[in-house]
Amino acid sequence: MTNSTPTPVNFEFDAPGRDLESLKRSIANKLMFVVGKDPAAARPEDWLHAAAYAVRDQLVERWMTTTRAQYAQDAKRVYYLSMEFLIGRTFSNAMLAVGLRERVKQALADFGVDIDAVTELEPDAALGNGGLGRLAACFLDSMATLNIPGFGYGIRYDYGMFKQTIVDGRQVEVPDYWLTHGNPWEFPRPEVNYRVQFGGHVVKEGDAYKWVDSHDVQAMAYDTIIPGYATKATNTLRLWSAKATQEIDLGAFNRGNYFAAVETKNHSENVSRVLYPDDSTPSGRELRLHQEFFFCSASVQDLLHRYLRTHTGFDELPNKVSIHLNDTHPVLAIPELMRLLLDEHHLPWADAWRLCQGVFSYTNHTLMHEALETWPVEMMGRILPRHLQIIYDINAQFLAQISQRGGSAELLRKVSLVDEGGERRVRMAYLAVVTSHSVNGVSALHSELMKESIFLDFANLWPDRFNNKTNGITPRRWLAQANPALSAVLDKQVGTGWRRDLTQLSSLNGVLTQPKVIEAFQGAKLANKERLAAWVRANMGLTIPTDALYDVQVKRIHEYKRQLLNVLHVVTRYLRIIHHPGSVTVPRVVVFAGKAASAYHMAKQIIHLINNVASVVNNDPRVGSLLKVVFIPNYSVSLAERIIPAADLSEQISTAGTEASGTGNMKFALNGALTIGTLDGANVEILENVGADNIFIFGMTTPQVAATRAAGYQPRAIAEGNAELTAVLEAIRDGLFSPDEPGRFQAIYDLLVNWGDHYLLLADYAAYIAAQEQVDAAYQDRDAWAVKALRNVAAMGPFSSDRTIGEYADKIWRSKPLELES
Ligand code: 26V
Repeated sequence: MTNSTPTPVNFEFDAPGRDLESLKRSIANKLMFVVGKDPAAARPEDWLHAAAYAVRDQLVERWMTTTRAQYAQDAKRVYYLSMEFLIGRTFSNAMLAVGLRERVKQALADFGVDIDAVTELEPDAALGNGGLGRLAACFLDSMATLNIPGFGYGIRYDYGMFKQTIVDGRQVEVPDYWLTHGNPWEFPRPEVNYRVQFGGHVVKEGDAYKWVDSHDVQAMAYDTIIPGYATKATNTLRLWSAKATQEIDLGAFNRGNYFAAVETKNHSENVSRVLYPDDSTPSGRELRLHQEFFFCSASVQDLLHRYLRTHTGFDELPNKVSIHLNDTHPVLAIPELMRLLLDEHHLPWADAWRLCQGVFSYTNHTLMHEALETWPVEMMGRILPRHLQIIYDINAQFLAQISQRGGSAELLRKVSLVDEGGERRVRMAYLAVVTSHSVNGVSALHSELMKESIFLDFANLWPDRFNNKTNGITPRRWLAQANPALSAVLDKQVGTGWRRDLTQLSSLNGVLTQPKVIEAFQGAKLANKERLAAWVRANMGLTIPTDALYDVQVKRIHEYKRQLLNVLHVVTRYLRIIHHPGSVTVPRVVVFAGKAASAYHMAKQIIHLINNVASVVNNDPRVGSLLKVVFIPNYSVSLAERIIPAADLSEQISTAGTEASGTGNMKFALNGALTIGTLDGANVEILENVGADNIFIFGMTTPQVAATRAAGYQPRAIAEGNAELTAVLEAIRDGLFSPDEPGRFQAIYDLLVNWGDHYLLLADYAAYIAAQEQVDAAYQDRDAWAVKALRNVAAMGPFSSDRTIGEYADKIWRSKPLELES
């Protein structure tokens, strides 16, 4: 890469104007000169792109100002390494950040274009599976808003999260080629590219190691501007795309074998082809390892290159660079940084190791055994021979240190970075813990459990290394953008400052019992229900009432999240309505949405059951509008923005001890829904903040879950002791919801009753039904309900990702906000 030249003296450019006429002129120019369309021929997509380029222009100058300030202040930079960034759409977010939404709307309207219609055309950037990826996107937003010099590094997948369609009640996956119409938000940087090596072997030359005969892939950068809200600060999300090092095989080409000539190219470029959508199966694991190393290597090379532009030697590295590992997926950055320091920059081992410990920090996002990554030694040795050596060396030094401190052979076996029981495997989480100066969990409960379970031995060795950083969500996207109706109410009652300081919502507490505030809140909620109902009618052909309680569970489909428990309640309610008319008085719309990993059979069965229950319930004339069940296909960030603001009740019902934090729980509460939930993840902290009167907590605690399992869970006895539960289970088993195939859900029955499912659904059933009855009772008094909902909104200050990022910056990264003139 070349060094940049100084800005030429006469370099002048047109700072894009913010007034209506300038915006119109800019959009017209973009349509003509960038999109290349005659307005007479422009399709809505073309207008979207023209407007996006015009809005993007508003960010570019800030971007350059921020970058210059980073260099001028020699600021410490934070690099957030994540396999996933679930960004969603950018257009609305960018307009909001620069404060131009209303004016762009007017500008487009003057051209006869409806802003809402074109906004809906933007594809989601769905470069993530779920909570972990969305958290990364919220963190980017908060880092920029807090002026933290933060960079996201990840992979520019050609195909993001698959699109979910529902065919005959079943999930069918369709590829998500989100780049079909181009991506106006990214800047391709073909000049920023790095060689990433795979395979080959290691030779020793004197004291030095060389990695030779590798087959190489180029990583090419694509940059996206991340705007801060109401600040000049902007950050960069740099995503890597794989390019073949050699475009074509000239030999094969000259022999006339044109397909063979491009075969290697295709093979190399597969590395960034598709987001790995599965956290439950071993398939595709080798490609996954390639992906992980690919983006780690490119990112570490890039950040070292940036550091070395303005520093000599590496002494300052830990003062100028933080590398944060979002779960274990980027942990190969550790041996890669070691390799570069040792083999390319010839540092002594001890120095390189000290630098690594200074720069790396790690967040754990799950205690689920199957999600804890380990790599077979055989596979790693074949694909990353030098890294395996380095990991062995780290392990040898670590184990020697433990042994010196009197560690037993048993302890050494337990904490070793290599699992020797059966096929030898490298434990990536342990490598992260041994290296990082900070290891955090994502809610108070999860951080404690982490120390008692998966990292027990390490927490005993290094108690100070472990800490909690409870997750948060960005109020810009999850309130200002998603819920304009409620935002307007809040602006009137508490002012507009909550967008940058969410704790300001607490002043709602002083006014929320006033009838006009209650009424305004109810008006906003109704408008949001109407918006959702209109979408459901237009896209699914289903009519749902808007005067019902909206009971919503939207998240990945997983047994531990217990969508099935929700279904048991729905069926209970249905049977009560048809067998005991008059016993159910509160009308409900129960909304589900979420994707199942493509190879996760039980999760797909659950989707099938929900859809089958919906068909029967929705078409039963005895039910009328007392109960409607909706499975909204293809859950995504943009659908979440539409669904969550319409909810009255937020279902957060995982088995205690399994949901690390949850962030949906925070989004719902911020949008004025009450939670029905277990004492799991961040629900515990939501309870502490909103107070027990404003949340419906039920079910076993984490210790009770452990005790139930230890005592030998007896689901059959529970079922037999509860006639209503028995009827519900038998209805599912005997085909009430699958008359065309009565045995379809036998396996679900067996799971719950005969096999004793790991998540103990039946053990929490009675408590859940009782809590749902309390919900009904509370909803009868609509005004009292609104007050409870408003108390939730008022209490959400601590759940802003600005609070979370402030804590990471102070306590883990020790990074300071950039100073920028306002
Ligand atoms: C693991 C794997 C394994 C290989 C295939 C792809 C894949 C994708 C994701 C994962 C780990 C998922 C961990 C995760 O998403 N955890 C969630 O993190 C949220 C943010 O901290 C948290 O709120 C959720 O409770 C937690 O489940």
